[in-house]
Amino acid sequence: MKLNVRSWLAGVAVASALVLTACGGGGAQPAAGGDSGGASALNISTAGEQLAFAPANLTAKPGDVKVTFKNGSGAQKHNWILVKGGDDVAAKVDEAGVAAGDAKGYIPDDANIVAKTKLVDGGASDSVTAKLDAGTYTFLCTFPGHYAAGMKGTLTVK
Ligand SMILES: [Cu+2]
Repeated sequence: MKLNVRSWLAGVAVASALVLTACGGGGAQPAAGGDSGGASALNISTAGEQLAFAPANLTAKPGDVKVTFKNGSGAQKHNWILVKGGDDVAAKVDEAGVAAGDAKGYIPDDANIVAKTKLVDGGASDSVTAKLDAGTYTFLCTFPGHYAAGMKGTLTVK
């Protein structure tokens, strides 16, 4: 009788240990599997407080591309807008973005935009996933004055 109670208690202890182990393993999964789902993942930030992206050049393979933009500035807001084409297209989108105003996060309704984050607060992040064909894309921040200051870069998909 006494022996039976002991083995029952031992069984409970083993079961609890298994549950705890399973929970610990499960908690580690999201960080390890963050790039799952088939989309290639790109990370971009700002060059600290500078009006510049870091890195300024990105490459990806055609297909679904997930871009996570982390605003590395303390307080300055930025967005990450991807357009198909070069500076000629980016300049037009920038102009339309400034005209769209703060209420729209300086993001215009523009057919040249293929991906965009929201206007991101300093220290915050936003992600966007887009299906991209091979080609050369330009990304920019449309917050007034930032594109002109050089807040832009190139994404090459090949
Ligand atoms: Cu900006």
